[in-house]
Amino acid sequence: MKIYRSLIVLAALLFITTGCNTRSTAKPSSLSAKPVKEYQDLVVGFAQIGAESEWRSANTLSIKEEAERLGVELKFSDAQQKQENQILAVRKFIAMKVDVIGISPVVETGWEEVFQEAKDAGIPIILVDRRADVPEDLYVTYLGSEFREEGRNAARKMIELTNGNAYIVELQGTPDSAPATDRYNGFREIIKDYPNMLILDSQNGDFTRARGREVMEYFLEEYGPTISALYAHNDDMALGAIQAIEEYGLRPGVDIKIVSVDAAKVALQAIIDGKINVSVECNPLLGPQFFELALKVVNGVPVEKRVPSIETIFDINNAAEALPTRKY
Ligand code: GYE
Repeated sequence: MKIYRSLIVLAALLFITTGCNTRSTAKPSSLSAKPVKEYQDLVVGFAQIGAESEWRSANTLSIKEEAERLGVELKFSDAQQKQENQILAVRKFIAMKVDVIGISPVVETGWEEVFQEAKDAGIPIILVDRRADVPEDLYVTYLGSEFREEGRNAARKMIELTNGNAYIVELQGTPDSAPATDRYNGFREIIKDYPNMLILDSQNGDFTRARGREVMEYFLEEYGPTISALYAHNDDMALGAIQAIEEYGLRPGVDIKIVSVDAAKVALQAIIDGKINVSVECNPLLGPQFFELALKVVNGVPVEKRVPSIETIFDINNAAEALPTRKY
């Protein structure tokens, strides 16, 4: 009997405790010491790389437009593709005591010191688009594409286009940048099993149209019509190369099959015109996901360490349908 009564008391106590807990989780703001921040309370610093490509311009626009839409106070810096400028920008944001710093690191290495300074100042860093080679505790999350898979997909498409027989030239993105490294390695990971897929040459085109054109001119001088395929790490370099190919008197997309990455509007148009064969999508419209993560981080809501963006592949079968509503 005694045992029976104590059991009832225990059950009642449990009920009360659980009830209290439910109520307390329903209203965290009234109980937590720190007030919950809204988008309008946020001050965010963004250290952008520059304006080297269609992709980058669309990425910048997406971040600026989303900040405006949400009422976030955005401090934006354009580093003109120089790491030292990005480092200065991060230091400036630390001095301003922003709530969060977003950065797209131009190269992978050389970030530890300045990221540590941000950490010491209690300012979380969100990597956007490109990764940095730093210990995991120096940033809260990394939002961006799977560059290695893009490289693999580029290779798979190139194999299809050339029936596994090609003399390839490659235009690489900025040296030591995450997308250039991964697109380079991912491509090789697939073609290594195809003995007739031969890479004649591979050079840096710095993700820009001007460099893409220049390096393609060099490739043509060097190898001439032996070249049967071009793999460009982004659309801009492919578009620059197309000019060089046409000037040389060959037909881009026909004599030289072209696979690139990004799938910007201009590339979809080039696919429709038959000059680019395939563009593997890399999505620059990261503004909405970035600010959502920033708000969570500031409010102490747990976020995934790696947040991938959603992507597809474009060729002659789907480019025309996508073009009218394409945002970049
Ligand atoms: O593919 C290229 C840009 O980091 C994913 O940078 C980005 C790359 C993009 O300049 O066009």
